[in-house]
Amino acid sequence: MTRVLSCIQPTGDVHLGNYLGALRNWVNGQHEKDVYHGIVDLHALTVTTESGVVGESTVSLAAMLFAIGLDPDVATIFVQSHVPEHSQLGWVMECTVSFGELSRMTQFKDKSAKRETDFVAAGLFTYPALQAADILLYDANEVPVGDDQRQHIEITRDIAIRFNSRFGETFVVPEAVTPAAGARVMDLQAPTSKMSKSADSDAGCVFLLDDPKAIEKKFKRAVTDSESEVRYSVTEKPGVSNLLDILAAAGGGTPAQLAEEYAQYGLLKADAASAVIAMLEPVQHRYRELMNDPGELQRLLNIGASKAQEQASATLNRAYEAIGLLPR
Ligand code: ATP
Ligand code: LTN
Repeated sequence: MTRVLSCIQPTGDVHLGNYLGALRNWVNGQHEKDVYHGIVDLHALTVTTESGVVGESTVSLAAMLFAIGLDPDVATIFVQSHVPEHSQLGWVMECTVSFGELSRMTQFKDKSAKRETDFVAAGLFTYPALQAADILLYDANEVPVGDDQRQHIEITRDIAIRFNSRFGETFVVPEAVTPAAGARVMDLQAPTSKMSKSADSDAGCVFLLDDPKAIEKKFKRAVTDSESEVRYSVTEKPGVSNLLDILAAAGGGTPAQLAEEYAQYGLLKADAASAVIAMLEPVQHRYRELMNDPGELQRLLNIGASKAQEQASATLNRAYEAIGLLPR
């Protein structure tokens, strides 16, 4: 069966863009393929300077992943730091990638430039080596990621091919796959930019844990345009089209069909809000249950850690053996 792996960092709260663009596909994919999903807390250390923060975000994200419907008996859901093989293979990867290759990563250039005079951790630079370990440890055939991550999958392939040619066939060479189209959610206040938790204000970003009142307010204030016709055209009417996309994604139907049912923006906004509220209601309910039951959450994560580690330790051993490190 095809093995799929994708991971998410525990930084900030999950929003509608993360859910409709990525996480919902994880849930749908779990019955079709053998899926592994990691909460990559070690990656978050590249920007962590305060005690307690990453752990708290990890718990919350884990509860959210189970609340949206990932089933620990079907999918392997694990926390990266619970599987020490990630760090161990990460070092091997650092020695299999060159300084020059890492220097060409656009994410490093962007992120380090943004931090300007701030502390730029060396981990921000070597991050793709750890990401390569995340992927190669699980013999993943497919890695579903957005465009921003394609370069990291490309470098992972290069690392795998180089290692295999140096030390013998060891790693599966993975492929990046682009998740189903139509799932790019735009900021409600700036509908030509993607919905993002790092926007200047939260007004255009709907978080999965927002209460119904907050969601209604964000949709009511959504930026549209000065016309009054409801029509689906992403280029000419980005705000209205985003609302139609969200309504379709949350409530069903196609954006173009839905456009014909509305004569005014107000009703469209109200219905989009209601559809999102209805979609999130059971998710929020399950999230709260899990957050109130830390023992159960821990149990679910332990199932994932055991399954993940079984696979990861076998691959790490294979890699050590291929290199010919002295066994103990
Ligand atoms: P930031 O908000 O800081 O830009 P982010 O919200 O993009 O971060 P990531 O952790 O980079 O969050 O992404 C997690 C997943 O969510 C990725 O697979 C990414 O492609 C997806 N994603 C993020 N924002 C959107 C969006 N607006 N529409 C669709 N998918 C999105
Ligand atoms: N770098 C990714 C998160 C990530 C990942 C992975 C994605 C870490 N390891 C392995 C896919 C496969 C990000 O920042 N979104």
